[in-house]
Amino acid sequence: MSTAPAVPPSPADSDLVRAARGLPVTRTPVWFMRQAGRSLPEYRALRAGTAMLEACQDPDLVTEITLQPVRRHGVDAAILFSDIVLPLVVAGVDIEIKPGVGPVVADPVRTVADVDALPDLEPDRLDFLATAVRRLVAELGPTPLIGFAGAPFTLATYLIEGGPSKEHARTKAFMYAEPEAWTRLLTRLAVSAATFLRVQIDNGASAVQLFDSWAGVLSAVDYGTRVLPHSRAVFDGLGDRDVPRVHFGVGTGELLALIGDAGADVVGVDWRVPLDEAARRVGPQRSLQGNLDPAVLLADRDTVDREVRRVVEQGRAARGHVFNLGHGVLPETDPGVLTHVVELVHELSAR
Ligand code: 1CP
Repeated sequence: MSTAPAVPPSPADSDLVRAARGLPVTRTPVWFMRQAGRSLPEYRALRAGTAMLEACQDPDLVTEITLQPVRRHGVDAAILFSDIVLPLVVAGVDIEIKPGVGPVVADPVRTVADVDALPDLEPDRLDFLATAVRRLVAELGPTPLIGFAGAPFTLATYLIEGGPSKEHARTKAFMYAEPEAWTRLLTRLAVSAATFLRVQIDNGASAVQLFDSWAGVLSAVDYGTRVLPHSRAVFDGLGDRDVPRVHFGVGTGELLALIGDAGADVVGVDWRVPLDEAARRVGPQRSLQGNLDPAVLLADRDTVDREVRRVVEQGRAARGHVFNLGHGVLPETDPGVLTHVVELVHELSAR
């Protein structure tokens, strides 16, 4: 009798990838948007004295910061430490991430000429990214690495507003007033997002997430006609690379079906729509990711437990469920609560 050689567990067969494809899992996989970052004292220590966008281009720092939450919390996936504006920065756009503010653009895009003057992202400037991803994949072993990029609309909001904004009024005004320049801008942003994602996949990322964080400010008609085609172009730009594609935005309750139609295997849902209702809106052909309100983690333990239980239960209505928050970890979150949530989700969902 011969025994089969032991096959080492592979990230391609992880619960994260399996849930994303709607396959059976050993337990519900869990990770947190912004799991690396200011909620961790070890992150604050490592980042001290290095600007955010500099840190994102240093393979040693990227590797260590990405691994920190995996070690500490036992999450089922790592997400690359980077930022959605990084492809623009690498291309040569003058952007700074100001502490406590976010990305600030020195010369905002306000005219057709500004759109045409934007530099292209040259793939040969992404060696630091390839190096960081390869190192991470080697360190992570069976734990999958999620690569990511910002979707064209959300990147356009930073370029046009010049920084973070609430209403994105200038962005929408540009979209209505300059439809041709808008199409040109989003087409170019889709090309650079796809380039950025391909480098991550080709060096070993096991899944990718496209963040269209601010798409929820649009009506379904505007989203469907003026934005979705460009997000779809990002996914199409991945060709036949066979890794699950997650697509997420905040306040997208009215857009969930369209967010899926753009080419997602997994639709990310914020806390506003319960997952059983989100499953109805998205349909049975895609999985869901979400959707605990990050503010719940600031409440008492009984509330945390009750809300985690509810999300796990409502997630059973989906084809597959990746447990996450409805948006990023708030900086004031006690990291011990995050570790507890990972344990609880695993315990509640163990098959
Ligand atoms: O100095 C600091 O502490 C910088 C804070 C910080 C961090 C840690 C920023 C500035 N970006 C990041 C990392 C980051 N950005 C990650 C890391 C990986 C992880 O999740 O652990 C990710 C996935 C992002 C993506 C990102 N950046 C998004 C999409 C996700 C989301 O939150 O919706 C967006 C919108 C940004 C822009 C951005 N970068 C930083 C801030 C504070 C913001 C948001 C500003 C705003 O409100 O518009």
